[in-house]
Amino acid sequence: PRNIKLVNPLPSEVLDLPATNKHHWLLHSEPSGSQYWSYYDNPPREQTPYEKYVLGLDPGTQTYDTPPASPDVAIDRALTYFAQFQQPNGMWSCQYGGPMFLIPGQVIALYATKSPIPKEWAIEMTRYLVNLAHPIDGGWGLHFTDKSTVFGTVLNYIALRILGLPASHPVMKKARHTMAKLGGPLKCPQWGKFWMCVLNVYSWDGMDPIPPEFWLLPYWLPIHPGRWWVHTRAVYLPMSYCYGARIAAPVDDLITELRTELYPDMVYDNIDFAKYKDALSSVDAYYPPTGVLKLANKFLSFWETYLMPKKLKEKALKEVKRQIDLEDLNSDYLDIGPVNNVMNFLISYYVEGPDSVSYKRHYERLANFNYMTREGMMMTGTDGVQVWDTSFTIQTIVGAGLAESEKFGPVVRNAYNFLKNAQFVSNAHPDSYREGRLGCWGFSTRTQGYTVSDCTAEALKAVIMIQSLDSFNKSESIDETLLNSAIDVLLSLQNVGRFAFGSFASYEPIRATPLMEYMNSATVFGNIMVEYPYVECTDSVVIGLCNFRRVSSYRSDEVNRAINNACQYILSAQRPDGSWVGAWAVCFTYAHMFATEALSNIGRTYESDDQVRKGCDFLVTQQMEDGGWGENFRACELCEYVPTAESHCVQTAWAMISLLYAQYPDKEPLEKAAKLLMDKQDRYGGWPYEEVEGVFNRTCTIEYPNYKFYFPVKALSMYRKAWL
Ligand code: LAN
Repeated sequence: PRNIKLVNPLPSEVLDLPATNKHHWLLHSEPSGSQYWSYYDNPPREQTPYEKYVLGLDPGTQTYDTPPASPDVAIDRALTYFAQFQQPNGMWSCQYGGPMFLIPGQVIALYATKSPIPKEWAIEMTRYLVNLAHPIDGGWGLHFTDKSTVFGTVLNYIALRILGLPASHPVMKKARHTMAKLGGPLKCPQWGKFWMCVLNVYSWDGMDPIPPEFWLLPYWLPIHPGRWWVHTRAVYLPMSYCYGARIAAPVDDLITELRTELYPDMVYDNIDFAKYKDALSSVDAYYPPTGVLKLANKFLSFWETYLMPKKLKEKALKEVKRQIDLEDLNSDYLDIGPVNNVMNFLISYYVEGPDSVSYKRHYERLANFNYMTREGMMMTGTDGVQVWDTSFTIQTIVGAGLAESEKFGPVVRNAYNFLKNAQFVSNAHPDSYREGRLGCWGFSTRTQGYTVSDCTAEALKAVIMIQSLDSFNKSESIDETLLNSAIDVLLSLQNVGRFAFGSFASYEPIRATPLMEYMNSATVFGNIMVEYPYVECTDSVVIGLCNFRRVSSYRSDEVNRAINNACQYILSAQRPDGSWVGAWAVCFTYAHMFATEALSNIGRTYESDDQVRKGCDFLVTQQMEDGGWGENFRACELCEYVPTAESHCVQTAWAMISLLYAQYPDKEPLEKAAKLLMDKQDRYGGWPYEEVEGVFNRTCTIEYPNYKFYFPVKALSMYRKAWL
């Protein structure tokens, strides 16, 4: 397996590529949670332990020579270490990497808008991409543990050229070879072709239609983009603008060179791009285009060429731009994520120009996605994991009974303040196809502003845990109406349709049929067109609501009904072998952890409930020789349990937490697992990076580096409470 984190020395060091001085990078975090790294010739302060840690330097914190003698000691060491990583604003920061299609988007957008690329970014992004190239064939994949694909290789090749690596560099030669072997840029999936069109190294004539006119359809039609999954909607919105307006950078020397490097056997001007509309390499085809999509594309191409009135197109572009502006305004130009962030930036330049407020604010916002690490500068999958990580950390410390201790009390209070600052205090603009957000939380920051069902629920649980502490000063409570508003939104997010009754999706209730998946044209992801019922999200909402009803009787009948219906869904989602499949991390152990916690909240445990028992039995049969659990990410693609050769701390912790919530009656498997976690604790009090923890859209891995701090602590503290 590829495990970039353990490569030493890094390929960029072997190749002697330029690097910046790691000691000169500082991380800034604002009260809302927004964060960015800056490089200083003369740093104005010392680096914090976290900055040093994430840059691969010695954090300078205490070390221990012997393994912990008890769970108590392990917990204290881990929390002492992790507490020093807390940011001044109360949150934890996170190197949230994995997707390998983000940097190229930003770099191409910067180039196409003639915007300056800070020199330190260029040096460090180059290092990152070189360090993450496939060790054997020198290509790149969809994500950092993937095989090489056309999508990854073409885009990252282009990015490196823009960043300044010459075509004659050995890294580039090797990449070109792999690119050609995989089928070359003509076989790139849609999202790659899109960026090539913007850079003018592929023609819009070779693109299947991405019609902006979709936005003019009546909303009652199931294909209206307002009904798609938020991320898909947010990405296809600016994509359709660029397609409709045929935005393409003016040809210059670099573009001319790229045109020959990308198509070594062809003359660029002679390529009949229209012939390559649906050319696709098989390595990129997780979800190949369906017959329905192909037919729709034929029809749309015909319509566009012969039938569409020009006026209609203008009207559509106007509406699309209006929606883009609303997205920018709802999030102060941050946008939902790193993909549409750079697309909206590009459009601000082409439509409003480099002197506009929109362009300038967008340019500043790019930094919120760029993250410095040991391997170089990467882009994060969101603008961070602030709310999510902070919620679980609070839950862990309070759950361990340490929230009122002298050592961790202040940490928890500061974290609570962060959650207060990250709670949404306004709704999004009513025209922007958004759900309510007042009182809710997102995954990252208040600025980003997208309610996520489970993020709201987990933050709610954390807040309630703190507000229920004896020592809590009631005058600091969150305003009751604001918390109630979060409940209103949560209740409104529950799915009512027959297909997923009682469940919760990620950001919104399901707004259109899963048949829409036939129109998925990205090919590299599965399940992206609409919202789906997610068992983890449903579990978290049950957990959040159960915590809420212990302290409040607000809308109690509806809350009870929502909990019951959600639990029915959770039980119905269990497979005959007792397992639950996860969607947002790897994979079964993750889903089990949330499911058993949810069910334990309504009194269903190993002794009292057949289904919980079956679930535990399934997990226990997966326990490995050494007492741990280990699942490979392939499990997410295949929806089958795929064990790894060695166990991993994070999954071991998840499985332990499941068994402990279920009150599993036998101590032995838990004792073995606890011992393993204690043995694996490192000399600083943390746990090693072993394998990528997270996933999205079935195919793309993404890391959650903080999972390996708080989940082992949570597992050990629950174990201690139950058995010692
Ligand atoms: C995330 C990260 C968090 C995740 C959980 C909260 C864990 C989950 O329970 C609900 C879904 C959510 C919020 C989620 C959705 C998809 C995201 C935003 C991501 C996996 C992080 C990155 C990903 C985003 C789509 C990446 C950009 C790529 C595109 C295909 C647009």
